[in-house]
Amino acid sequence: MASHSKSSQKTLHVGCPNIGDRQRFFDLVSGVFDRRWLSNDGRLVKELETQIARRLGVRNCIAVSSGTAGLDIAARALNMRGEVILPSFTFIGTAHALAWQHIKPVFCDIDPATHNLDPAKVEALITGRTNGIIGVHLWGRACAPDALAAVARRHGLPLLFDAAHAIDCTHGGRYIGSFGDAEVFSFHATKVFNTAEGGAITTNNDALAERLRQMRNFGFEGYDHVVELGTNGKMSELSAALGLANLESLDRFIAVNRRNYQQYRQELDGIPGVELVPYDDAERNNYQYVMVLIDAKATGGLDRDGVMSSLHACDILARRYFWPGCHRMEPYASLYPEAGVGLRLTERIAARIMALPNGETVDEQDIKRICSLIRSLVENRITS
Ligand code: T4K
Repeated sequence: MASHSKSSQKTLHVGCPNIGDRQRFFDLVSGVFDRRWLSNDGRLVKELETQIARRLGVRNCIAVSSGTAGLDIAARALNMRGEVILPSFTFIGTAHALAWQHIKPVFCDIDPATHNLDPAKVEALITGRTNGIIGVHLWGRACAPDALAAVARRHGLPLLFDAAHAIDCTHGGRYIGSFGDAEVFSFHATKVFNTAEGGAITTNNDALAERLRQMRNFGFEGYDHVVELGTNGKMSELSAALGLANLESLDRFIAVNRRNYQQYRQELDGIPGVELVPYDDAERNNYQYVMVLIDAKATGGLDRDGVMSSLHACDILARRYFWPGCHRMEPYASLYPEAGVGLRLTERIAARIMALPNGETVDEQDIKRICSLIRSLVENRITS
C-alpha cells in the first residue's frame, strides 16, 4: 500500500514548465541585446510567427503578450459585442476577455463526452442579441469545428476558437489554428509550449490578420498614423527567444507527455470510479492535460476533492480544472445567478474532474507514485 503521509519526495505540480535548450535561449537573447531591439515587431517575434504559421499550416500568425490579450483583440477585431456564446467550462480568462470589453458572456452547456460546447445547445441559445461564438478546444480536443462553423454560417455570426490548450493538435488530420475566423493560443509558462507569457492569434483571413496586427500595436499603421482603437498586446523579443528555443524541443515535450499519458492509462486502469479522459489516437494530440474523472458512486463515496486533498498531502499538486465553472465565479455569479440552471452537465463534470501532473519534469516513478496512491485510496475506501 502506498504511504499517505508527507514524504521527502519531490513536489509535483500541474503546469510545471517545459524548458528547451538553455544555451540556444541564451544565444538568442545575446543577439537581442546586440541588436538592442527588445520589442515592437522584432526579428525573433517575426521568426516565431513564421515558424508557428508553417507548423500549423495557417497563413497568418500574430504573436501576442498572452492568450487573454489575444482573445481580447480577436473578439474586438471580429466586431463581437452585445452577447457572445461560449462555454462556462473553461479557464476564467475566456469569459473575462469578453466582459472586459462589456460583451455579455452567454454560457452554454457542454457535451459530456467531449467536455466541449454542444453545437445544438449553442444554436438554441442564439437570439437577435448574439454577435458571436467562442468555442474552446479544451484539453486540446477539437471543439466540433465543423458543426460550429455550420451554426455560425447559418446565423451570420463570427466564430472564434480559444485554442489555448491545442498547439500541435489536429482535427480530421488538419492542425488546429485555421478553423473558424481565427484561433487564439496561449503560450503561458504552464503550457506544453511556452514563451513564459505570450500567445498567438492565427487566421487564414489576410485582411483580418492586418487588422489584428494594428490592434496589437495601439492601432498604428506606420509611424504617427493611428487608424483605430488598439491596445498593447505585443510579444517581447525575450519571450520570442524562449519560444524559438522551446519550439525546437516541442516534439520531445509532446513525446514525453504522450509516454506519460500512456503510463497513466495503464496504471489507472481498472480502478473503480476513476476514469482517464481519453484522446483520439487517430489525431495528433499534445497530451498535456491528464484529466481524471472521479465517480464517488463507484469509489465507495470518495469524491474528487477527497482524492485531491490526499494527493496534496503527499505533495502531488493536482488541480480542479475548471471548477466551479465561470458562471460560479465573479462577476458572473452575481450578475447571472440563474446561469447554472442551463449548465447541468458543466456542473456535473466540473465537480468530478481534476488534472494530474504532466510534462518533462514528471517521470515514470512519479506516475507510479501518483497512481498507486489513487489506487490505494479507492481500494481502502471500498473495503473499509
Ligand atoms: N483559455 C484557456 C482555455 C486557458 O486555459 C487559458 C490559460 C487562457 C485562455 C488564457 O491564456 P493566458 O492569458 O494565461 O496566456 C494557469 C495559467 O496561468 C493559465 O495560463 C492557464 N490557462 C491555466 C489553465 O493555468 P492558474 O490559475 O492555474 O495558475 P497558477 O499560478 O495556479 O499555476 C498553475 C500551476 O503551474 C501551479 O501548479 C504552479 C505551476 N507553475 C506555474 C508557473 C507560472 C510552475 O510550476 N511554474 C511556473 O512558472 O492558471
